[in-house]
Amino acid sequence: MNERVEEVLNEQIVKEASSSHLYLSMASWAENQGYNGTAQFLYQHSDEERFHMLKLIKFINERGGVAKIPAIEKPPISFDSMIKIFKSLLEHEIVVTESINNVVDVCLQEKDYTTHNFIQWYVSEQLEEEALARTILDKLQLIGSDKGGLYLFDRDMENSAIGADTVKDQGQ
Ligand code: OFO
Repeated sequence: MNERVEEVLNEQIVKEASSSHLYLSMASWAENQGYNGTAQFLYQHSDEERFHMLKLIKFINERGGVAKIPAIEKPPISFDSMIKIFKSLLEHEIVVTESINNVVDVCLQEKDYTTHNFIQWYVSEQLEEEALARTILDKLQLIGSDKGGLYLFDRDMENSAIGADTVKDQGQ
């Protein structure tokens, strides 16, 4: 496998693992605050990021490279408010998108069209994740500190997490 491509893919493993860890910490905080629907959504999101990491590990190894399992920095334990969680989640996703774009750049520079093709899945995934984070943030900005609104928001998050689980169970 091309060395530069292997290096940026390994850097991407760190980003996916850190995302998974950060969302796990957010989920745990939300659960402790009584926002069980949001917690469920974030636990699921954390699992998805772990899957993104695994997909990279397998791809690197299958192509003759060596995937490096990284040490992960400790994420924050406390997040102050729901709005802060989703602001930080969106900022984090924007950084990840930049990093995916960098992988695309390196693939083109190194003429590694197979990896370029593989990484397109992540390009679409980032688009979806950023759009979802923005939608959630818009809702939270409308709700402000209204407790009833936050209660309904959390219930919506629970329904969307259950919906996503059902789709997964059906193998879609
Ligand atoms: Fe891995 O999709 Fe977001 O970070």
